[in-house]
Amino acid sequence: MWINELYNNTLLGMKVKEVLYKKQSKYQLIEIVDTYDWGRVLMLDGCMMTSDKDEHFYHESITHLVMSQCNNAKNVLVIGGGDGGTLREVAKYSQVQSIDLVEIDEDVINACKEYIPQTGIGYTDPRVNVYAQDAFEFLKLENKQNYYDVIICDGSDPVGFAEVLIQDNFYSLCKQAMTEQGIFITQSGSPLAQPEEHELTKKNLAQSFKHTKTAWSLVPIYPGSYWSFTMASDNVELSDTYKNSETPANCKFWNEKLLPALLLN
Ligand code: SPD
Repeated sequence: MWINELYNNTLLGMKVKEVLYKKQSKYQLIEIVDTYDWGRVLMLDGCMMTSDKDEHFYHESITHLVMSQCNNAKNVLVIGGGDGGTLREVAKYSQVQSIDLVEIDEDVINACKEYIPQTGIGYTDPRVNVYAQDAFEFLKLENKQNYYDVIICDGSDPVGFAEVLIQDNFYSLCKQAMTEQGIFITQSGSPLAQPEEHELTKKNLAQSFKHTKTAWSLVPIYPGSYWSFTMASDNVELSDTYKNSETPANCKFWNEKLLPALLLN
């Protein structure tokens, strides 16, 4: 048996050892399989989300790029990120006091905790608070206004119910929930395989925030393999200067010297 992601006219397939979990949730088809070459793989609606073998490129990049621009991030919000990999990376900073995760699909959370321990371990940090709800509603909560030093949008591709994650009203709500020195980061697709989504994400962010900066990284199981992340802030100039007093331990890909090499424009 194989699992495949068909993206436009390109097919990526992996031979499956065992199907561990399969459920049509209220929002999407969730599949977790064990594969011969990539370890455990999470797919949502036929789209590859993480594999044990390459998830560190994605999770270390989305987290440490934005954390490199802060000098003291106390409160961090992860939007999406139900597999737990981003939580695991944020938890590497002792300066962080609370890590909120708002993920719309509770089934993704529970399945990843049970079947993908490599990323699901992120949920075990005592600073993590999980909110299985819609991010739009969560961001409007009174006690979350002007609160987050960092918001990490670890969502799916901006199609279907995730399309709203690149729209102006979503960015406005994120801005309201951020402190004055707050910084936002989102995955911004593949410049190679998804040039329209990539450019649109950057354009919308540039309309909503004063400063933006895109970085590249790699995620071999995603369309194009060449991936991107875009940071945005109103009051922090985003640059190749490493501003954080802490450097994260036990990274497989990220190190401080990568920062200037990954930043694009
Ligand atoms: N084409 C897949 C894009 C998925 C981005 N999010 C992945 C979630 C990993 N935590």
